[in-house]
Amino acid sequence: MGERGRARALGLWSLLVYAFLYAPLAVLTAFSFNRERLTATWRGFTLDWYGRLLENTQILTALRNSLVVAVVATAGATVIGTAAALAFHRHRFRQQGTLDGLVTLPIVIPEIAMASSLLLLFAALGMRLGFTTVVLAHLSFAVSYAVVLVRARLAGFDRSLEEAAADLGAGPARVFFQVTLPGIAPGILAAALLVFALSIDDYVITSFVAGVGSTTLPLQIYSMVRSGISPEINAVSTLLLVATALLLLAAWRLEQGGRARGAALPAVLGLGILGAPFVLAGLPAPADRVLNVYIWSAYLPPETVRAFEAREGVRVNVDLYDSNEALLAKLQAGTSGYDVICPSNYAVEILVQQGLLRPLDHSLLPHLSNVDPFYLDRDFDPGNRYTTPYFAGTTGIAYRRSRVGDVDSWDALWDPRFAGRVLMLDDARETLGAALRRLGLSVNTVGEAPLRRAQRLLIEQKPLVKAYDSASFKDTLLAGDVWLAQGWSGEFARVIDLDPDIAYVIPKEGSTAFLDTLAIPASAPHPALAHQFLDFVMEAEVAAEICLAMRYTTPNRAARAHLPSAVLDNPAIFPPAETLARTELLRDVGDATVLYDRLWTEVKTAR
Ligand code: SPD
Repeated sequence: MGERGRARALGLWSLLVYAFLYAPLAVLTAFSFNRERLTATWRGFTLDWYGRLLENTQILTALRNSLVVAVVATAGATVIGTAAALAFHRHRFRQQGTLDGLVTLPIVIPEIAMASSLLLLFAALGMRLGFTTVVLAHLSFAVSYAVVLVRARLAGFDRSLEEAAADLGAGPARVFFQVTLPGIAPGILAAALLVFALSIDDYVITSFVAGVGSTTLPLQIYSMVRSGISPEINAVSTLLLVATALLLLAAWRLEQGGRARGAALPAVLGLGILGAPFVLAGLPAPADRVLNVYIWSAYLPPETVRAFEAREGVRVNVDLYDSNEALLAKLQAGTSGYDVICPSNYAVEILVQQGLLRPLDHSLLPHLSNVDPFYLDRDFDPGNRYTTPYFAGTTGIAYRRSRVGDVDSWDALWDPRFAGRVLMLDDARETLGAALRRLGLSVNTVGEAPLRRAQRLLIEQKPLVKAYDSASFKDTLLAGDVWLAQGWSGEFARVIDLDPDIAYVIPKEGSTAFLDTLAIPASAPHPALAHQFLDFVMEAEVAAEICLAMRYTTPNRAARAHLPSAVLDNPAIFPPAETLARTELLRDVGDATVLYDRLWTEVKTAR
């Protein structure tokens, strides 16, 4: 190949590399301008989704929280980082190498390790998760970046200027403010911009240490994604992407020794994009009374939240989770700040044993009488002392008929013909439960030997599995990325409505059923308002609206009069007795819980 050919091939190769790196971002940006809401098909240009952001108080509140955290973390990290950089530059400490390594270590420590260690530390100190813990966490990773950037600038700084100023009679403070600081200012500014961009962008660490009311923009985006990708998410992600790219560009220009003017434009644009929504829409009004709800994703329609807010004149913060274990971990870590939670029946048993639930005041729950007695006074909560029934449902398999034919057994999820087209829930009890039923055993088995056999089945299945996912299993199936998915009935009932090729079955070997409840944590800051919420969602019309939107089984008998026959006759939502007879409620397995978790972790980490 000649010189020219080689140059062309290299050019093409670089193009491919850049396309690989940036194609997803280009698609995201393009679809933020797509007129169509539901599909990834281009239907024409619109700015509507950007306009909608200005009406979305949850996004605006999250953006405001992100900015507050980023400003405080940036100020703190820049001051601390600059002071540390000056100290390292001017003095030789004993063990200098070790100290250098230690100060930069947080840059390379895996984020997840940093996140869990911070959470542990805050729990040990008895600190309530919220703004303070988020800011402290951001400071803990940001200081290292500031030290590195300011030190780089100091390395090129000519100290003879300081000596000259001192010789001319300037005191140490004057030398610092009039000579040193202007000299290293580009480095400090670069550090500030980088820290600001990292803070605005951080998800992993923030998700561990945020509490109620401190949801930042990345957490909000992720929580919205769990109810399906929408064009609003594409729009807000695009803004975040452009803003951080501009801030990083400004930081890079300063760091390269460029003049401040070259960095000013991207910095101002980046900050402007983040601040513009507040100029256009104003700051979200602070509410006097706030209710903090922690609930399963795809369980509480935004309209219900808005109706409660309007009726009571309060603001409701909603945070989402996708496993009982996530809920238990949050409550067991200490004062969670949540007022209302949604544990499944077996998690209720654990929470009651640990004294983490507040006894309910039934005189504040007049609409409890709307609930079907079948769902009341169950053995996991006799007399409904702690919980009200919210939703029931089943775990089963949804599948694409055109791809896999008819399915009636868990065997289909182990069929090598469907390699790479199978999705399983990311849930220890559910996956081991499916394997146990396939072996003809109870989903509440506690013996180590049978559990190990179930684990072997899951490991054997692993090469066929495209994803373990409890958050967006319905979207992955709907998009056609998998053909068979283990998942929960209500979300599958929703996709069946959108795509008649999809069907849902409770396998003939049997499966799990669940009864999810609403409860008030013992540490809830607003128990009276929490009771009002519990009662509100048991009103017949409200319960019907929730069932219609989310498609899980409502235990509310009075609500049924408000539901269309298409819902009442849908076997995925209200299964016939003979189907239900094949299901088993998950129970608290006591000490075997740890074994379930260990076996499931081993499955996920097995090669
Ligand atoms: N996305 C909501 C799913 C609700 C599932 N609830 C209970 C599961 C019990 N394993």
